[in-house]
Amino acid sequence: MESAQQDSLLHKQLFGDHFIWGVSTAAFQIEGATNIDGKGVSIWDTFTKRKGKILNNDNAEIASDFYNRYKEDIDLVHQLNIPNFRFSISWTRVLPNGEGEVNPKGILFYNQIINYCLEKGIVPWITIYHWDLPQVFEEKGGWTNREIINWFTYFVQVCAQNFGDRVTSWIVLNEPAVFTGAGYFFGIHAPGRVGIKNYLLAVHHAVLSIVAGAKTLRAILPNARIGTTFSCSHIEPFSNKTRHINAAKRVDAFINRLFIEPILGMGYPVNEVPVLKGIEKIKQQGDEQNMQFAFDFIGLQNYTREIVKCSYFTPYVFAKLVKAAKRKVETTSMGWEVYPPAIYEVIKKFNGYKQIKDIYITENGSAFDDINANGVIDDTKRLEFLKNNLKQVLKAKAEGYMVNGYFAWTLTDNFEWAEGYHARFGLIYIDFKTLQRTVKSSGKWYAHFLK
Ligand code: GCO
Repeated sequence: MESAQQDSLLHKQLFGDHFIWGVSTAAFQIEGATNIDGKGVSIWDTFTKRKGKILNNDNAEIASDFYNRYKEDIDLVHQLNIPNFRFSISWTRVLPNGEGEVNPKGILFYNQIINYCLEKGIVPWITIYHWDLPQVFEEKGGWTNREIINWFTYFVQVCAQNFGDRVTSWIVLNEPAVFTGAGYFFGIHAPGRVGIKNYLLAVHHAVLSIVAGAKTLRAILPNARIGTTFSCSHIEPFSNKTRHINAAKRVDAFINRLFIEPILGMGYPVNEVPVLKGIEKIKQQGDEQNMQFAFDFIGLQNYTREIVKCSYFTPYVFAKLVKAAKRKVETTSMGWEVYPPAIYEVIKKFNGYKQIKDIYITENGSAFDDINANGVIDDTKRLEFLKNNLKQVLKAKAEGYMVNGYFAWTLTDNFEWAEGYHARFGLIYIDFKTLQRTVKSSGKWYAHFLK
C-alpha cells in the first residue's frame, strides 16, 4: 500500500533498529478447545456458562479456533512481517488440576507453537498468566487465598522448565488491575466476585505472586528477559476544580500506580487511596521484601484516556468516569474514547519511575464494527488509530523517553471477555461461522510498515 510510503513521518526506521515489533494474544481469547485433550476447567470456562455474564451469552468453546489453526495463524504473523508473537499459556491445559501432574498434550501444544514460530523466524513471547485461573483454585478462594502464591509459583516453574530452553522473553502476568478489579471487586469478569475485602486480598496476593513468579523464572532461566504488564490509561480531571483534580489523582492511583509502585519498592499509594491501608492488615512478616523485583522490562498496555469527576456516591474512590459517549467524542465499539495522545502520556508518566529499566508497549489497539464486503475489510478507523498511536509513541521516543517496543492488540478477532465476539480488535478478520481469516486493511498496512 502506498499510504505507508506517503506517510514519511511514520517510518519504521525512525524507531531505530533495536525497536521490538510484535503482536499480542491471550490463550482464552483465541484457543477454543476448552475441554479436549485433557484440559481442565478454568474460571473463565465457568463464568462464560453463567447466564447474562457475557454479551449475547457468547462463550469461548471455539473462539478463533487457534488450538486447531495455530499454524495458519503463525503463517499469518509471518506474512504480516511481524517479528515477535506474544501468547499466553492456559494454566489448565498444562496442569488440568492446577497443580500436580502435567498434561503432556498441553505441553505438546505450546511446544508446537514455540517450534513453529522459531521455524518461521518469529520470536515467541510467553505471558504465563492471562486471567484463566484453574476453577479448582477458585473453589478454595482463588486470588483471595494466600496459597495462590505457591500455586502460581509451581505453574511458573512448569512453564520455565518445559519452554525455557527456547523462549527467552517472558511476561509473568497480564494486567493485575483488571483481573483483581473486574474479577474480585466489580464481578464483571471471572470469577465474578465482589467486595472490597476480596479485592484487597486479591491485589496483595497478585503483587506477591508477580514477584514470586519473576524470582522463580530468574532462578530457572538466568538469561531470560523477564517483564510483566500493566494496564494504564491517561487520566484527566473533568475541570480544574480542586475536587475533580483530587478525584483524578485517586483514580490514577487505582488504575495506574497500584501495582507498579509496590513492585518498585515504593509501597501502595495509600495517601491517595486510604482504603488500601486495609492491605496492612493482610500483610505478613517478610512481605515487604517479597513485593519487589527488578524487572528487565515493564509492558504498558494503553487503549484510551479517562476523564474523572468527583462523586461522593462512589465508595472508596469517590470519583466517577465521565463516559466518552457523554462527552460526544469519537469512540471505539468498546465505548472507549479514541485519543492517541494517551499513549504518549502514559509512556511519559512511567518514565518518571527511574527504577524501570525498559519499557515496551505490550498492547494497544481498537475495536470497531468491521464490514466484510466480499472479502475486503476496509477498517479505516482502526488503521488511523494504529498510525496515530504509533506517531505518539514515536513522539515520546523522539523526546527522549524510554520506549523500545510496540505490540499491537491483536492478531485476529477473538473472544473479548464480557463483550464476547461483539468487539473486534484484530488486524485479521474472522468470520465466526466459517472461521475463515481475512487480513484487514490495518493488517496490510502493518505488514507493509514492518517490511
Ligand atoms: C486487556 C487484555 C486483553 C483485552 C484487550 C482489549 O488488556 O484487557 O490484555 O485481553 O482483550 O485489552 O480489551
